[in-house]
Amino acid sequence: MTSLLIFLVLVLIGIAIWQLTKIFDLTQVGVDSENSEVANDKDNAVNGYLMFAFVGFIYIFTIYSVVKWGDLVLGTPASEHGADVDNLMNISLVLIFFVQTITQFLLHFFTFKYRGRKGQKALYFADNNKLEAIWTIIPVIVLAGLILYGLYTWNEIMYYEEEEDVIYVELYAKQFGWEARYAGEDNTLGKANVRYIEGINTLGVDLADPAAQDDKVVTELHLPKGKKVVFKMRSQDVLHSAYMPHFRAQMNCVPGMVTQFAFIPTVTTVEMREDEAIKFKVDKINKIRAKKSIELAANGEEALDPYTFDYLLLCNKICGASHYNMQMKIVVDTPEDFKKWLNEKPTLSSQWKEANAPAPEPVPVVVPVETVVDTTKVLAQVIK
Ligand SMILES: [Cu+2]
Repeated sequence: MTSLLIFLVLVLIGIAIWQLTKIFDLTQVGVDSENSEVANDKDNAVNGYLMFAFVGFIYIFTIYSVVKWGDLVLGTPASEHGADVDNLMNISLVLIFFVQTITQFLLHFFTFKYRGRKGQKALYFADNNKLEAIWTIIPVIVLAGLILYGLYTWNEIMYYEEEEDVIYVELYAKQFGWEARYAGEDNTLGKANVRYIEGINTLGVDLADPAAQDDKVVTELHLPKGKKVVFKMRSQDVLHSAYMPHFRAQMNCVPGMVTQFAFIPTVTTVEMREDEAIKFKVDKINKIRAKKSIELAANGEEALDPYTFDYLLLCNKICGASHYNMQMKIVVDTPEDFKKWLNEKPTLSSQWKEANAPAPEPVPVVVPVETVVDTTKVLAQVIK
């Protein structure tokens, strides 16, 4: 309460000082016309040049950003459709860059050119059909082209035929982690529902469903190179987003429904580690880590391990406190290695049976004959 009162007093003192300065200003009328609150030529010229300075700042900062952070872009796409996404992105960026450079210059130049000057009157005209036509038709053509190209690319990415030779993988999101389920030999994912979640069945797979018998649940995602993978996404709790940046793939995971995304991985993890841009990035990260390790060692703490590249599945929806660390490693293998890896994984139903097997019968304890105490003998001895 006291602090509120002090705060109110301070505010009132502030208002009083402000009012006093206003009164002081009013008493100065006619003394110095340069002090007037109406902008004069000098004020307008200063603002005009500031406009120029600002457009210069935009240009210089753009160039600086490209030079300083340009190498942080994703680099080689690791999926078949990735090149199309990159193309669309590059075309959009170049167009935006071009239009932005020109329009920002014009905007700032005209504010400077037509800045207020004493005695200057603004020219008024209602409209100019030629100008209107130019700045309507050009954006219409450019935007329609971009939208059509985008739609075409999107359809290409999202379309797949049911009977195609594909692998079905379920991605299950929850606060804060991922799990994946492979459809097994029948290539059909068994039914699942949040109500079936129990014990090791963390995905809520319906273990009575025949299609679920060969399903395999894993915590590290492996994908075969060159084969189409259809992801079925589910969420246990809130909205998440499965984001696989190197594959240029992202799809929301929505509680209560199944969403889908499909792509063909084209670069194995081993191949990507040899990619020049990735090598450059890994070196850069390891230099930072080495520097940090020296600091840590000086404080008697454990040094950081060197970083090696791995594909990642990340969450791209702010879903809670540990959202930043909601990730799963992705390994792209050759088809043979993938098959070998998957074959070694146990099915969920076998894991379930093992975990829920009835406890073995208790073994009866057999007491050796010699140790059995003959109470009558003991009693007889005590009486003696
Ligand atoms: Cu999330």
